Amino acid sequence: MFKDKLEKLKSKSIAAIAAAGSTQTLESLRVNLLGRKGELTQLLKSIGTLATAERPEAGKLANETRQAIEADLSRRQAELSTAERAEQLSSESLDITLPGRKPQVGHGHLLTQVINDIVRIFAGLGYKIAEGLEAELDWYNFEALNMPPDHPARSLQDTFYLKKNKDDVLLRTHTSPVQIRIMEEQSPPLYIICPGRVYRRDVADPSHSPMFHQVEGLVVDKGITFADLRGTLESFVHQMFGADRRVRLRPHFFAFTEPSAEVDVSCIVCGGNGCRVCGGNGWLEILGCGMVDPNVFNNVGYDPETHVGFAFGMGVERIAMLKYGINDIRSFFENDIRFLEQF
Ligand code: 2NM
Repeated sequence: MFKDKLEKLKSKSIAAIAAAGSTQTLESLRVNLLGRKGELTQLLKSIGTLATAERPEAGKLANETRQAIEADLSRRQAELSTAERAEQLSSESLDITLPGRKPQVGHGHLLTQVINDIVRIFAGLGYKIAEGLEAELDWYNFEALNMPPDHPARSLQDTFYLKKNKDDVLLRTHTSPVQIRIMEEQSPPLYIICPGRVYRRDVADPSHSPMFHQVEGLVVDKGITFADLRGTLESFVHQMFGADRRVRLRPHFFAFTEPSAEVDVSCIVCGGNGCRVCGGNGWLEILGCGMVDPNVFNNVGYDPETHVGFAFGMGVERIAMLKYGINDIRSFFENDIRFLEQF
């Protein structure tokens, strides 16, 4: 009777072990057979209820069965874990022959590139780079530049006032205040180029932005003439737009220079024949310039009798738009990667 049960359990176990498809099922099978409440364990416990004479024989058989099952379990365990390891290795392997993923490499914003191009050209002419403050005092942005309160030129450069009642702190409308501060601190000769962000109270449209970038230059030395100004600007234009461009100066007014001029370059698209970009007249306006007004020198403590100088200023966005054929200034600031990545 006991022997029958043992035989049955043994063949049932051997079959179940053979059928187990994973080490996980095998483990629960082991617990169900050999665990504290397992079927074989229960059968072993029942030996105590047998007649005394039958016990040694039953005990011997039960141990043999137990050993046989244990041996079978560990053989199957080895078999299954080898297979599982092989499966894992083949499914998780890396195919090192696949092409790699290209890392996205960024680059400087187009305006940064153009500012660097401009600054590099003037560095090549011996200019030093100067930077200053974006929040300025009324004195440095307007008054020292020959624009007293109520001067009509101020209305062209309305700006954002940060502390109207306390020291008149405002956002600078040009980088000229950098040059005023440098002149206050240093003596001539002076050859400086001033790149930076500027602000004006303008509504954004294809050619206006309340924030844009300027590069302004200033030269103060002895014996500087209007011809030096023209030659400097021609050198700049040839390096920036090409050696075959022509330069034209038209009389203009700026409060801080006298005489003053606006500077045109022969159209970089049609070369001067007239096209849509230049409005048919063959010229594109690219910057403003002039000989520094004696009043400005007086304001910074320079003697206008011994020193002369010229200054010029350009909008970086305008230069970049002309050079790269961009028709809306807002494109620079929308941060659409499809626009930015082209340059
Ligand atoms: C321009 C045009 C003409 C200019 C003048 C000065 C300073 F500080 F020396 F007086 N800085 N920049 C100047 C002159 C700027 O931009 C269109």
